[in-house]
Amino acid sequence: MTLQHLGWNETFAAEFEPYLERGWTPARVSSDNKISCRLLGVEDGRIEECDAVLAGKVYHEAETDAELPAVGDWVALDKSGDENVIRARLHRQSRFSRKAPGNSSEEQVIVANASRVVVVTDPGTDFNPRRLERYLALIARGGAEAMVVVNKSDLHPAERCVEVAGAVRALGGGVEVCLTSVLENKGFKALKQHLKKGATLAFTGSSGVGKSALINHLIGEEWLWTGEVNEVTGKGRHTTTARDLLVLPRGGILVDNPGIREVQMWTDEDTLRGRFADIDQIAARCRHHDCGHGRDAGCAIRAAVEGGELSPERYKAFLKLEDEIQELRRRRKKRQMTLERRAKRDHKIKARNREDRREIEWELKPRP
Ligand SMILES: Nc1nc2c(ncn2[C@@H]2O[C@H](COP(=O)(O)OP(=O)(O)OP(=O)(O)O)[C@@H](O)[C@H]2O)c(=O)[nH]1
Ligand SMILES: [Mg+2]
Ligand SMILES: [Zn+2]
Repeated sequence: MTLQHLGWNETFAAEFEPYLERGWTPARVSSDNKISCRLLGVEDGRIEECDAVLAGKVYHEAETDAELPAVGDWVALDKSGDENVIRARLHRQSRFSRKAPGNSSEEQVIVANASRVVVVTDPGTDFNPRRLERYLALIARGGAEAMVVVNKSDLHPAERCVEVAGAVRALGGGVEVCLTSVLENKGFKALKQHLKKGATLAFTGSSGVGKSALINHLIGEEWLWTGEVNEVTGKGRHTTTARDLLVLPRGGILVDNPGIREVQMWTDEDTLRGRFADIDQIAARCRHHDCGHGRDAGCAIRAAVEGGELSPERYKAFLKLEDEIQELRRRRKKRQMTLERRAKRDHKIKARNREDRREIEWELKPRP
């Protein structure tokens, strides 16, 4: 085993040189619980696992949580003290993020440095082209390749499976789709082809679609299942509760993820335009350059919907995504203002303290 098996490459190595001089070693985050990280490294040709804490400097220099080490990140590990310490995080070559749950505008990095993000769905009730569209936008934004796996094909008629795969392809962008069944061991060829030395495949999708089952199958072992019992229902359904990075000896790195209940946009206008390039082209024909594509006179997009050139669903998705991005911007701006206000207040407090100190010094000064 070498670091390359863990996804190491020349770009990381070049960035790491100064850290090497300080006696630190490269390691990859395999799971994190915000307090400490579990890391993988290579020692004497073997993969070694260890826990490490974050150096205060790394913590304080991170402006947002998204900058802290996440699963898949490469870090500089200092093993010289009593405790293993993460001294730095290397630049991410890709990241798969979402908006943190709830009302914040914070980005949450789900997996760093994934070569490919595999979105798992099924041909049944989970299948939702609009949601997939969002996933694909998020993946593209983060710089990873995307792939859609429609799993549990054994539970649905073949026609339905083919129809669903076709609907995914219709989303455009040349996204790779495959139909799988873990139960019947079918459709794994495409996935296996992506399992090359150093390639990181991150699995995502709703809870219960079979991400862990697929990963188990690729590993060929059962250990992912053990001890994982749904804490909420206690029914023994093996719900994944943490992200985990697993290295296959034959090549390939797999990242399991807990199911995502809400995919919220973490993207910008560029990505949106990319995913809706066809609509953008139509928009160029709108009469007004600031057309809102609603009831505006001479809107080419509405005309395309009415003329059957564009599906109403895709049009709605387009409008909704724009709304969400506007909302995200508003939140980001608000947060920025809060930060500035806070900084100003801290500044005032510091200035007042300095003033007080000066007065005290003056009072204490020996007088002639
Ligand atoms: N019939 C059938 N069942 C499957 C298949 N793949 C997975 N399952 C079953 O679906 C259930 C959920 O699978 P998991 O792998 O735990 O799903 P998950 O996506 O990891 O779920 P979370 O960890 O909650 O996000 C399990 O009972 C699996 O046995 C399949 O191809 N066919
Ligand atoms: Mg799971
Ligand atoms: Zn328009």
